[in-house]
Amino acid sequence: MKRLMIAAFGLSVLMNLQPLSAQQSSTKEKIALLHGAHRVGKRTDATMEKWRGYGLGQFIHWGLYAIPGGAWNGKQYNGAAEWIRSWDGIPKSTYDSLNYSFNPTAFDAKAWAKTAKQMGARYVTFTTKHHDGFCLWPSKYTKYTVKNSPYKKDIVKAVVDAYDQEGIDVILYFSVMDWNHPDWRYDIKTKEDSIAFERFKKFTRNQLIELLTNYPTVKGLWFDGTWDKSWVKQAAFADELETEMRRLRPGLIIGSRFRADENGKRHFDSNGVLMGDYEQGWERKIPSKIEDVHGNDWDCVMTVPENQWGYNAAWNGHLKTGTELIEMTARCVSLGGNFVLNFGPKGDGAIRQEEIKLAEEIGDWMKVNQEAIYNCEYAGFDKQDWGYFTRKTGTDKVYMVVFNVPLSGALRIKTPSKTAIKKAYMLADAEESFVPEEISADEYFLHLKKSTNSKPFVIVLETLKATQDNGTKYEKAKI
Ligand code: FHN
Repeated sequence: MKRLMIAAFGLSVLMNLQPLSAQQSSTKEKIALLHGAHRVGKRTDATMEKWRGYGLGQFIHWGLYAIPGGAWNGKQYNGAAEWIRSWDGIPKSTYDSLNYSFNPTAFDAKAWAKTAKQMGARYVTFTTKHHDGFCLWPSKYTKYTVKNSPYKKDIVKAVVDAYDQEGIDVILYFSVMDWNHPDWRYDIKTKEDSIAFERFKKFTRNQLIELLTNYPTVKGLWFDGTWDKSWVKQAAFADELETEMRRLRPGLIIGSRFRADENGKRHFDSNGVLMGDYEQGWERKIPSKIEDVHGNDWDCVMTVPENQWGYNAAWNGHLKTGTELIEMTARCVSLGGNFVLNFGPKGDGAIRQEEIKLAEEIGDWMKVNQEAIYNCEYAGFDKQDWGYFTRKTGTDKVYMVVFNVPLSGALRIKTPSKTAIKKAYMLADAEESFVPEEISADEYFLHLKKSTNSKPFVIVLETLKATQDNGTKYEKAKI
């Protein structure tokens, strides 16, 4: 079987027609791997095509940590609120007992899904279990679940049903690291560790199969807490488990955080090939240029403050504005990725007002401009200072998402060679059109009529293939 996989890998290297990543195309001899990437290049099936076209998503971090909300006995902790159990001075057993107070009376999955829909999110990633180990579904494999809280009901089911209802795809977040489980280890140093971790692996497998069985409509799993040595050493086990999960749910989407290869390489295997269906390393950062993503699928997950995922009552530091988040969305899509904005509902289950407001602001913009975000890809045009180009996937329709209008009111466009601009008009009002001024070879200005837009706006370029470029008209500088 493994030999087959190596052969299939070799064959896919030879046959793959997608642009290969910088690492992949290197002439370095390939290392034979038993537990490396299963594929070179992007997945081309319909589920993944849909994922690629989402554009905008929502992340939800919710669990017991939302109850203290970043403070313990009146003391505010600076780190990420969902990590509070691990901070010095927090008694672990007192934290673990928070399940006895988990009774989120304002929890309304339908209201969450409506907020996401209104924002324009096309998928949600929801924390079934974060590092503290508390399960928001009634897992058969541990007592540390919502079933043994005053709330009792299955929260994962409520979320999956509500988002399904709104037509928003669901991805389940799952932390492999589990602070509550007696068999979890950071590393395996002794025989006892090894015995305990074997039990933990079975537990993890059981929980994942349980999630996929209980919630068959989910589109993927979003793994976290996979960086510790104990898990990194489980290349064979994790590889088999991934295969088992994919067999159970064909089309399942799994990012690059799940497993390491036999040399301990994460995200990219020892040959530099992405492990998983998309790159999951873009957390709170966005690539600057197309080369940074090496031809892979990717998404960026982003917090509103610098680094708070779970509810923190005292957000501080810079809080991203609606316009900044819209710009991040456009930037991600312009580089072929999705943008996923995190929400951290309060302990009672309500979404905080600041997040509702941001969702409204983003949603208002998306209502007018979503065409430039959904089912779009990297446009192949040179980046310009006024904003971002996106392209309706596989078409000649290009969008200019404009954030910074130059004082001159002239927006520069450099087209790829042999590309003519057939039409240019405002997305919000096709009547407002532009006649591009050709200023040089494959270079144009679009002159804005008014420069008083207070919000980012979108201009549509309908392009067509020209038989020759216009370079011959212009004399090159003799330098
Ligand atoms: O430690 C977690 C963190 O709390 C949060 O869940 C983020 C989301 O991407 N993931 C981990 C850090 O990478």
